[in-house]
Amino acid sequence: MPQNLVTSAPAQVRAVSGRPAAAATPMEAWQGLSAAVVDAIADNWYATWQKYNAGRQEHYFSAEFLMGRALLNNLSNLGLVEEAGQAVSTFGQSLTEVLEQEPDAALGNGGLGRLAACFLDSCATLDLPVTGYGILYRYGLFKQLFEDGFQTEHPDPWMEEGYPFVVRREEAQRLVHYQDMDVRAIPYDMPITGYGTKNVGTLRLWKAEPVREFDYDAFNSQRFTEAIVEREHVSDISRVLYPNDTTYEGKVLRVRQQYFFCSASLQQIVENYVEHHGSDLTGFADYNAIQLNDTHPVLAIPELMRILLDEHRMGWEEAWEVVSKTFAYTNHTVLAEALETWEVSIFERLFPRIMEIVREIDRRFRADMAQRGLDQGTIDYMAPLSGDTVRMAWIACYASYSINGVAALHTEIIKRETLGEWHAIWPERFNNKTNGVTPRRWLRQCNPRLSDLLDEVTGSDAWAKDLSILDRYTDAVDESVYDRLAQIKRDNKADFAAWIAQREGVEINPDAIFDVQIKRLHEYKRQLLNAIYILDLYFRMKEDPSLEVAPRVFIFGAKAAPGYIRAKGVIKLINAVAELVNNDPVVSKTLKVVFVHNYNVSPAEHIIPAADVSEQISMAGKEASGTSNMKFMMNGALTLGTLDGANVEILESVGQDNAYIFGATEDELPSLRETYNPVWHYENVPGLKRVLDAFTDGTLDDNGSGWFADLRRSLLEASNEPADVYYVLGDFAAYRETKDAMAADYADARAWQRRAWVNITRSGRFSSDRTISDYAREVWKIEATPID
Ligand code: 26V
Repeated sequence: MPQNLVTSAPAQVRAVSGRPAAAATPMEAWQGLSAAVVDAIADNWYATWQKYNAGRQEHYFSAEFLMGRALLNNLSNLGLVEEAGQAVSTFGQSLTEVLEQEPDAALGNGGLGRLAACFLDSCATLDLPVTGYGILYRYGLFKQLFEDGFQTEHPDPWMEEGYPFVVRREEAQRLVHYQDMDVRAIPYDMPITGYGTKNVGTLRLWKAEPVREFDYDAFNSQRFTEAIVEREHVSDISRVLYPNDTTYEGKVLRVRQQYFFCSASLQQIVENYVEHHGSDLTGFADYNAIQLNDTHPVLAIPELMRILLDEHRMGWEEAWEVVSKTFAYTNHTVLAEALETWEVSIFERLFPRIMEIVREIDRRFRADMAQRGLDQGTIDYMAPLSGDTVRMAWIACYASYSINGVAALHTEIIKRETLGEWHAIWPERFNNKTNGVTPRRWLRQCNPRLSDLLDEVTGSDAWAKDLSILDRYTDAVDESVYDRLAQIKRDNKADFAAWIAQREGVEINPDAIFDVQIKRLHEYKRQLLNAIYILDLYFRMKEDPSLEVAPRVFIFGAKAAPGYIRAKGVIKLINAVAELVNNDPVVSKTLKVVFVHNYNVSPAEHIIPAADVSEQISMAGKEASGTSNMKFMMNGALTLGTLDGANVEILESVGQDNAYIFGATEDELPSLRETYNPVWHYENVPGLKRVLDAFTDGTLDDNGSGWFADLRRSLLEASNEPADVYYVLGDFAAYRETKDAMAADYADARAWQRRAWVNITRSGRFSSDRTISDYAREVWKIEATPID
């Protein structure tokens, strides 16, 4: 039986450090305490694994899991935070410092990867039989530094010093076959604890290793060095997470990665089925559902066909019947450039048998559609194969029994446009599952002050498991709660100011409005619109020193894909604006601009509890859902946003008076675009000319890169693409008006607190527990399966 942490932690610290706990470093303390946590859950983890494998279960296939830190999350879920504090104090360390040692597991790019992590948390908390499958990348998403305001990328070898929260399962390894090599797939399992439950779920991450220690034939011949080099190629497969990029380099490796984790996971799932339910695989889908997180794991479809056809000797129809009852597909974007296609030649080279199966899927699809009377143009458009490209999204749509978008508006758009042809044939496959975020990490752990208040107001911590409870307290609240709320936000902002001074060297005023935009850098997200506002405000203040402006801190966090030059230009521009504003002796008394470098899960946990304003300003129709909008709402920030993604539903939940909505809507944009002339706005919207000219007249310095001129051109001049594709200048006037009004409203502190409270208490619908309950009931057909 597991011991109390006060005894087990020092023992583990001794084991990992080889010295008395009192002599250990904070890093060793983190290692030891983490090992003690794994020790504490080992029995329940094993029992959960056994139990889930015997019944119906869901498998979540995702190339990305953006987990962040694990130790505090686990301690908090297990109710062991205090005990852990006591344990480390017995050998003279502080829990806060120990927790800060942990590296982020940044095995994801952004929203899609973090969503997968929130989903696992909810599945564990709800005792749902769900396992995550992905890749144990040795390098997570690149580390971002700024040099002269330019982003530079650096490797993130996140588990080089050892990582106690993954356990290598040597005995569960599988062989993955490619035409040119065989690869050992070794599973590393990460325990996923739930809040206030015994069940412990699993995230299984596969690592690629060479099959044999040495190729003895080569070793004994002239080919020794070649054999060593080949060995290294195999490990390339799980070496690095790809950033969402526009460039095509390394394509082959990415396909290898995708097939690697799909094949290894499916082999295990099929073997488990045979062990528990016998070798007749016709009933496979009665016990297994597989959710495809975007198209990255779509190779699982032909791979399951291959296993059923070649290894279990099923006929095609029978196998297809199984496959088409197993897979469900989630779409996460309407951006055309993000819909994956691969060259047939890559498939031919890596796995000719898979290619053969894809061709047969294509052939049968075409026959099937012709029989339904579709015209040739439509069939060609929808077919899995087009000339020399394989279209992963079309394979997913054809094979899946469920296809979902991630917010109501997004689902309507994919039904009407992105996947319109599919919807016309199979409307019943389509459904919406609005995203959610876990209130454990994104409220309970990151904002302990607000959590205590919620405990007090509601009388218990039950809200952390059922966030919809808070809804009962929206109106029925004592006035003193608003005073408490104000104090909590003020304290969080002071903490944040200290953190930012240390991390970025910028002093900020905790009484200013904290206005935050944190998300990946992409043109459609329009960080540029925010930057233009700040620059315009700066000029307005320079022009009229008596102008009354509420003190404000503009906070950014964003990584740009390494090959996405224009996005990097926006980062450089914001840093240049920060330089200008923060160094102006007058303006800097009122305004500050901070760009938090290397934005990631852990920085988000510091930023979000301190935010007053949540910037969600994408061009309408482009942001599938957004999830930071939900995290901000839970922490009492007000949304300043367009009617895009889940913002629409946030507005529905809080009402017009409790959010700031502006800009062209998705249904207005097509007709607006017909006559849109950004130059007209440049010349006629007061202030815009001054701002855009500052990009190139020497006010802002791009160190000779020419990037600011390119940004200006992208807004004003058509080239291979139209000018201002994302309607930045078109929405500017509305954005400025709304944002100015919002800043003025902040002066009425009590009214602001009331609205913050409404946001917090109405956020129940955006808990990932709600999202996951909906998936479990409507798509996966699985039930809570508590151990004992
Ligand atoms: C991929 C690519 C690849 C090619 C270059 C440009 C580009 C841009 C974006 C992407 C991301 C595609 C998938 C994705 O991460 N979607 C995000 O998923 C979140 C969770 O559902 C959702 O909240 C975000 O709105 C959505 O952008």
